[in-house]
Amino acid sequence: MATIYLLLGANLGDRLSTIQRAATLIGERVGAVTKGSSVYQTAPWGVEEQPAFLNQALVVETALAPEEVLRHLLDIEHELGRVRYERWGARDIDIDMLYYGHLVMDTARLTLPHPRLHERRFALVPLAEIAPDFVHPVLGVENATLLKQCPDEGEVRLFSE
Ligand code: PH2
Ligand code: MG
Ligand code: MG
Repeated sequence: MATIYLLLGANLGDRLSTIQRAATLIGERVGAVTKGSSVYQTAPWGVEEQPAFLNQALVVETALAPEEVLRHLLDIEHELGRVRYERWGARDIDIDMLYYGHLVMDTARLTLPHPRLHERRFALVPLAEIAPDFVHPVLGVENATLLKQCPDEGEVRLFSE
């Protein structure tokens, strides 16, 4: 079994209901969702001319290998209506694997930990809420410290608990 940390994001359609449906499908297919952060409304990062996102982090206990988790996440994105338009652009749903335990890997399909996690307040705020003491296996510091050190000033505010 492995403990994985996921980040859900949506900025098109009924954002909250899509995030909730994604969490339900993850629980059915990937493994038990043992923690969910509050839902945050976050300023778009990367491409700024797009609607605000909702983001939520989840902790999931899985028996699946990283590639299998990824396949399920992509299937769920597809089922919930995701169409890929442009990098960092608007989407109905995005499900990113931030950590797979302390595993470090880098293949064409999957890089763990997520390579831009530490640069993004929209990921670090929800993550530090549910796993402040988890240590990033490459950077060697806790999520709470990554958040304190993060220079990103993008707005992240509580949307629902
Ligand atoms: N995801 C991106 C690009 N920009 N900005 C916010 N606020 N939240 C996201 O989830 C997000 C983003 C690429 O996946
Ligand atoms: Mg993403
Ligand atoms: Mg993604």
